[in-house]
Amino acid sequence: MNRLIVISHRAPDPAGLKDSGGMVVALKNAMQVHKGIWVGCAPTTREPDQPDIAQLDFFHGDAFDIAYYHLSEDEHAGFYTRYSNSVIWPAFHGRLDLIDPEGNSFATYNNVARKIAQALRPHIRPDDLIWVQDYQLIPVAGHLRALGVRNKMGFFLHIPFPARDVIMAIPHSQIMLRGFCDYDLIGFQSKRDIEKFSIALRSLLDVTPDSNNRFQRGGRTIQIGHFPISIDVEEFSRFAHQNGNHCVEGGSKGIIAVDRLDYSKGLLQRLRGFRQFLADHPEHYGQVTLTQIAQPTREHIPAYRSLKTEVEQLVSAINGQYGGVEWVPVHYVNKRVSRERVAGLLRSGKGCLVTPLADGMNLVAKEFVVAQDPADPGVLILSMFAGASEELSAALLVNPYDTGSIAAATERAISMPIEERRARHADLLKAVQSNSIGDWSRNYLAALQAQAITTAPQPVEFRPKD
Ligand code: ADQ
Repeated sequence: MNRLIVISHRAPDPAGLKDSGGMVVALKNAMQVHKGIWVGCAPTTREPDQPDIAQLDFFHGDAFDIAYYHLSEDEHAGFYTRYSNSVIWPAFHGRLDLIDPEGNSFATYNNVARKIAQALRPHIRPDDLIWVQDYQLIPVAGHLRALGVRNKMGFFLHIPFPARDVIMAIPHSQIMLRGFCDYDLIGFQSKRDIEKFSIALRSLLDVTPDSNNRFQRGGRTIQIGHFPISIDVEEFSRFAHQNGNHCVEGGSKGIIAVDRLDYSKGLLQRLRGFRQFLADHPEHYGQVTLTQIAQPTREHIPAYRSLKTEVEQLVSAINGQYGGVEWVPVHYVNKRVSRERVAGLLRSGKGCLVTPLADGMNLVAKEFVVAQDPADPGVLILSMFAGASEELSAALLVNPYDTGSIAAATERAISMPIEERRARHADLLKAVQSNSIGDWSRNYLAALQAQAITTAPQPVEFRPKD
């Protein structure tokens, strides 16, 4: 079996002490099977006496090694805060208004990728499979190719791919789009993303993928594929059973929502939808509570700080208008909660609002399905703009921008007859169980393995420029 080199911005904690996010859990399974090296960013920025990115800091493990690259504060600001999270993230989630293209952040973004490639080069063996994760690291393959690496290289985009005009509006987007073409396999979460990527290729690089989603570029055949990410179904189901006593507020008619506090997750629109539901249904006063768990995230970025304030104001306004001495309609928790506790909370929700405005997949939707008691399941209300909606079509699909749609679905969820709840849940569970987390990495790596090895060198004009 080929060794695997995974490069992702977030890497696991070598001591295994920190709770890992969904992507880390997903990749850990693949690393344990293939062995190899997992390259990721050190959790803190570099002190003057620490190695710079040119040198990787290795932690040798039983199954695989972890190699950290250390960013300086300036690199972290330009590469991560600026270009990754204040240009690519908002743009790819359709929020061009939140783009912050100031300064030379693209140059820093590209330089960090080049330095990671240079640091990694001596550790690559000819048969290694290289798998780069997500929008922070798109140019890595181009820099590895420029250093003569001919290994099979794959890329997976965890977030949605945007419409063509949005791509055109991103500073340096042509170079970025060419950066995708330095891989042998480009993986997306949904079929919708493949369509949008193909349109961008056609109109911006004059490349047309064939009916099998393959195209030629720089003397290589590049495959585009759809690999919906998932969760560890068995583990999450066990957590939910063991923690089912962590009830949501509102007892039997509790609605639950769990997100990072990110503008892409549609919290404001969801809260307005819930307010509309309360306005339309006074018969539920005192009975139906929305528990919103919102994990703080990227708090140093102004858009996230403003969102936090707006959410707090809206929660307060709803509770002030509709709440009373004995009942508060929105129970808002601005904290990270352990995975075990999230599982228990999801299990006790009679409805779950997963209403992102744009989302690559959204794992909470899958977690909610797995956490339910099949004999008395809750109802999933899911945004049509979450990648998960392609697999989870038995959910109540809503337009997250339409407060009326969210309000009506909430009412439908809490009054849905048990037969319909069971039937919908059975379909949803089947969909999640048929594609567990192991399937995601296995399918992806099998497709990467099936790609022909790169023989021709990359023409210079396709490489990301410094
Ligand atoms: P995220 O944007 O982080 O991931 P998501 O897929 O929902 O979004 O995963 C979030 C994970 O964090 C879930 O496992 C959830 O349970 C957990 N979580 C959320 N809020 C929490 C809280 N308050 N406390 C504890 N845990 C919490 C990105 C993309 C997604 C894509 C994933 C994986 O944006 O579209 O599904 O990567 O590819």
